[in-house]
Amino acid sequence: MGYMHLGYEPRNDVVCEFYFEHASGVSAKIAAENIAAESSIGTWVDVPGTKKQLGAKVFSIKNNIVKIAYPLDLFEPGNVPQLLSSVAGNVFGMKILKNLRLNDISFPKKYIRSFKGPNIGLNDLRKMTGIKKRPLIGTIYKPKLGLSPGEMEKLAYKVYSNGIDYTKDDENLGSMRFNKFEDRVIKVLNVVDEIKSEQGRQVVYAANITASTDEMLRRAEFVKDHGGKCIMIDILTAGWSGLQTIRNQNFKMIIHAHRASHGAFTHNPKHGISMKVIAKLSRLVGVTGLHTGAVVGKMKGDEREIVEIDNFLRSEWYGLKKTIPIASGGVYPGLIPKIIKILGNDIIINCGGGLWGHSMGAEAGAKAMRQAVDATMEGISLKEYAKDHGELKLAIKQWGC
Ligand code: CAP
Ligand code: MG
Repeated sequence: MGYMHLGYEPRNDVVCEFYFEHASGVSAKIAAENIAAESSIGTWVDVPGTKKQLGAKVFSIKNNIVKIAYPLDLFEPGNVPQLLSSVAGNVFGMKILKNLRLNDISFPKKYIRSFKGPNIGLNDLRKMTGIKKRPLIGTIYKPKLGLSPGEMEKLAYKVYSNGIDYTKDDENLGSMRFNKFEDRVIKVLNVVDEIKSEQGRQVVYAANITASTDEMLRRAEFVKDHGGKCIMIDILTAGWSGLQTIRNQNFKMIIHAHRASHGAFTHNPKHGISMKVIAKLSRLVGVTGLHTGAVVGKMKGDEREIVEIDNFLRSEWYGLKKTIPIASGGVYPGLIPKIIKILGNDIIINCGGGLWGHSMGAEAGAKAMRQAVDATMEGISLKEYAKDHGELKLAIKQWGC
């Protein structure tokens, strides 16, 4: 087939690292060549007119890991769907493979530069909110569905006025009979303005615009027209095309990227696509914040991988702005020191049930979250700090630390 180039040294190539298990009766080499063929220019048999110079090159096979270099000409600049249709398309369904997982991908500078990256990056978010060092503290309106816009408006005031920097719709909140999108955006943004005038704090509301792309465009415009500074997209259920379309409008708004449904293909270590790949594509396209896991919360996620992904999102990458990791899922005040110790300060810590479920209510839940972050930033243990911070004391009594 001519895709085997062991020892080739990639230069200006897109490079993919796959974990693979070949089907019985097939050698690893044949399986690897078929991955390279199917994800670049070939099929199961050689056909006339094939331009071999465009073919992918298998350059390393070791212990179920195959590394493949792809000529840059195979990829349309600035087009994530086309990239994934190549390197994460048919290859996942081939009989010749028992399992296949795209573990990592790297891009040459020219390809990276064909994307916009974040419009509002980590540093812009800190400047906008005036929060220079500590993690931003966020919450998700709970219950996730059922609240009316009027109820959300009241809850927004309760939590923002007691120290929460950032609130978001839950991932499955759209525009329903009980909660129309426009109605809640107007009401919650009114509270954002109230906090600005009462406390001089610029707080953030992430309105979930996830819908068809044309509808997302309309909703994003609506948020912008009403003074909003942030939109949320469930990037995997909305899709890369939808995300790119919204990013490419150059709205000067935060893009909060929720990763609902990633577990369908990131969780299995032998088959699917890693969260590291999702994170690289998300930053390329240009999200401001990306859910990457809290390590110690309720959601699955390997500490080493989450730390690696968070460090990548905050690293220097060919001049692209930084993306802030969002640590969320089963978080409560007692977990704050561990989360900051593992993931650092440059994060948004999101807490839903661990705030709204506080025995003394939402205001106390918000205060307890802020107290836990303040204590940690001052290097004081939560137990010590709780001695004269009652809300934190009750949260520790309720959920531990
Ligand atoms: C958290 C959450 C988030 C998860 C997503 C939820 O609520 O709102 O969607 O954090 O997981 O619906 O579960 P709680 P991840 O704080 O009440 O758990 O951040 O890992 O993508
Ligand atoms: Mg949620």
